[in-house]
Formats: sequence, C-alpha cells, structure tokens
Amino acid sequence: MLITDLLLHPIAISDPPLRSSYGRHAPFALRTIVELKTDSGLTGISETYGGDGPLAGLESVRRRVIGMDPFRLAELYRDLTAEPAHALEGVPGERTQTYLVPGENPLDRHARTFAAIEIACLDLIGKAVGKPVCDVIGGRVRDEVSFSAYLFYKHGMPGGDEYGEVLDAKSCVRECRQMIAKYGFREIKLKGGVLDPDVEISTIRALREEFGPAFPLRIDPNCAWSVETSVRVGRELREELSGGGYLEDPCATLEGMAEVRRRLLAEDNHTPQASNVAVTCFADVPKAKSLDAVQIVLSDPHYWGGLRNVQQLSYLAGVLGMGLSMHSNSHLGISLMAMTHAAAACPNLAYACDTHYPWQTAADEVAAGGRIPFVNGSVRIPDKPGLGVDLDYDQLARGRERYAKIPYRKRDDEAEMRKHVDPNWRRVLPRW
Ligand code: GKR
Ligand code: MG
Repeated sequence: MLITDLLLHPIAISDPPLRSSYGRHAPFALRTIVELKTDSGLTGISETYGGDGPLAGLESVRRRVIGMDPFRLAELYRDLTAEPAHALEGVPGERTQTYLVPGENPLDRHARTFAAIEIACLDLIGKAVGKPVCDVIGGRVRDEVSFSAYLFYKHGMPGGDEYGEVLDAKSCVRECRQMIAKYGFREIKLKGGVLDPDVEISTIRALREEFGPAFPLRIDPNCAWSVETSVRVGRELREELSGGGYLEDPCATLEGMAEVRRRLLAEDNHTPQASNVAVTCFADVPKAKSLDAVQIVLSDPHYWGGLRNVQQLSYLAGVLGMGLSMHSNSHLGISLMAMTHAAAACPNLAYACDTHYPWQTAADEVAAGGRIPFVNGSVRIPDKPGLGVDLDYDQLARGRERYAKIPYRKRDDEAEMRKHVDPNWRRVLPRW
C-alpha cells in the first residue's frame, strides 16, 4: 500500500467565549482534517491544529509523504525530526503570541506535523489489517476511556450555548451539573487563572460540596499565579485536590513549580502537580523529574508526536514513577477518537482525560453519523477497523466554507479580550 495523495481540509468550528489566562476564545476555533489516499483504495484520516502555521507544516512534508508506505512510520519520524522546524517549513522559528499554548508553539511543529500524518497512517494500517488502531499499536488495556468534565468560566451570549454566563462559583456548579447530567463524567477539571484566586478557590470548594470526594478535582490556571499565590491556593485546596485530583501548571517554569512543590511538601501537603505547559516534549521530562516540579505529565497525541509517542510516554512515566493524564484543545470527533485509541493503549493512564468536546456542537461535527457518544463519561473503542470513524463530506464542506469566511488564521485569545472585554487587556504572567 502506497500513499498517492495528501488532502488538507482547513475548517472552522464554532466555539463559545471560554476564558483562560490566555484571554477569551474567538467565535470559531480552527482545525485541519487530513486525508491520505492510497493505491489500495483505502483512505486514512486525522484531525489536527488549524490555521496557517499547521497547514504550512503539513504542506512542507507533502513530497515526503506522497509515495510513502504508511507502515514505515519510524523512517518518516527520523526524516522529519532531522531538520529544525524553520528549515522544513520555510518559516522563522519565532515564538507566537500564543507561545505556551501547546500545539501553537512553532517549536512543537515537527511533533504535531508528524502526529497528523502518523494518525492517518495508523487509520490506514488498521483498515488494511481489519483492526482498531489501539490494537494495531500493541493492544488496548481498556475497552473504554474516561474523560473529565472540563469547566470553563465564560461569557454568556444572546442565542449562545446552554451553559450561559459562568463567572462565579454558583454558575460554575450549575455548568458542572449540566455537563455531568449530559455526559456522565466522573472527574472534574476547572480552567482557572481567570478570576481572583479567592473566587476560584471558592468555586473548587463549591464543586466539592456539590459532588463530594467521589469526583476528583483539578484546577489549571495556565501559569497565571506567582509561586506565592500557587502555594496559597495549594494550601487552601489541600483537601479538595487530594484523592485523584491535581494542581495543573499553577505558575510558569519548572523551577517555579519545583519551588511550589518544595514549599507544599514542607507543610506535608502532597498535592501532585501536572503540566502541559512546562512539559511538552520528551526532552522536558528529565528536568521535570529531577526537580520534582511535575508529578503528572499531560500527554496529547496531537503535539507529543502521535499515538505511539504517547504510548512511549506512558511507559517512561511508569518507569520514572510519574503519573499520566491527557490534555485537550478545541476539537471534533476524529481527534476524540485518536485520543481515545491512544489512552486505551496506555497502561499507566490513571486519570480521566481532558476533552473540549462538550464545547463543540453537532452542527460542526465532521464525523459520519454525528457526535461521538459518551456513556458514563467514557468513550468506547468502536468495533471497527482503524480509528472507527469516517468523514461526512457535506459537513466537511460546511466547515471549509466557514473557514473561508472568517478573517483570522491563528488563535488570538488576547485580541478577543481587547475586542469584547477590555481594550487594554494583555496576558500578564503572573497576574496574581
Ligand atoms: O482552550 O483555553 C483553552 C485552554 O486553556 C487550552 O488552550 C489549554 O491548552 O486546555 C489547555 C490546558 O489544559 O492548558
Ligand atoms: Mg493545562
């Protein structure tokens, strides 16, 4: 089987005005759907980051990918990682405004370009041998993968989503109740770094009060806090973040997180810290471990270099005595299935994975058959070869039309804040 064509479909999907320390989400998130056509008649698919940067990365490997045998993935990885990103893509390797948003960092591009091709190749391999992707990469350790309720503070909009405005503890508990009623999630993540830390502390406490200790809690301010504030929040939420919860990227840098860890341990507070900002590739892991800055690594097939790298990360984390969880950005069902197959084949994954999926809608879904179902907060591995999901070409065409109509080609949450909330808003770290 040889690849005969690489088709790239840039799409835009509607996204609510979610808040984070980066700012506010724009009305549309950008994604790219990848199709690999082969001489066997099979087509492999994947979903990845959208906009000009990721598209340029994928275009730059077109000649390398066409004619390739989809089974020869190690060779492709070697070739893509042999050259620096800017040499491959003809773009300068400078850091963008959204630097520190995983997947938006130009320095991550090799990994994410490779991942998008790898996942489509694994879909092809699965289809060729008649097996689900998780079984092609060594076999599943679970048939279903659990996800967490990913709560955001957000603005309300006329005609907006069912969650309305969420800018305090009470409305956040309501948002969580709605999401759990709809999807059955059993773990909860709050995106923090938006409101005063005392409001976010009271939100976590209100969630604990409402759902009880059977629902582990995590909070992720994306580095919005100083070391001092991180220690204070860790101290105040010691009880609530125990029992399967964690503190995610409270402050910037591994050194900062190491200091938070030291100071909390000195108070006999063992709250683990997780990261998808300070640790985004294998080279970050040794330092994170030796400083004891991070106890839980957040994987994500989209920027760690695909499903097999996530599986390797799972083994590495196991050897180093670190935990493993999974990060997410705005995405549709093809990404959700890639995440599910990756998680199903990771023995050391002990936490419910993050997913933005509840924030996207059926109107934008490009998976044939519509939205991927969650049962009790979990997604089952379909009894089908490959990723187990096909493309709905009408929906894909609608996504492409939306993309063609919108004026922006990269994520800029700061610009959205300036447009709608505060004309002088800047991302300042630490904010508190
Ligand atoms: O979508 O605003 C967002 C998130 O903050 C996202 O950009 C992060 O990458 O969800 C992510 C995280 O866990 O840090
Ligand atoms: Mg995070």
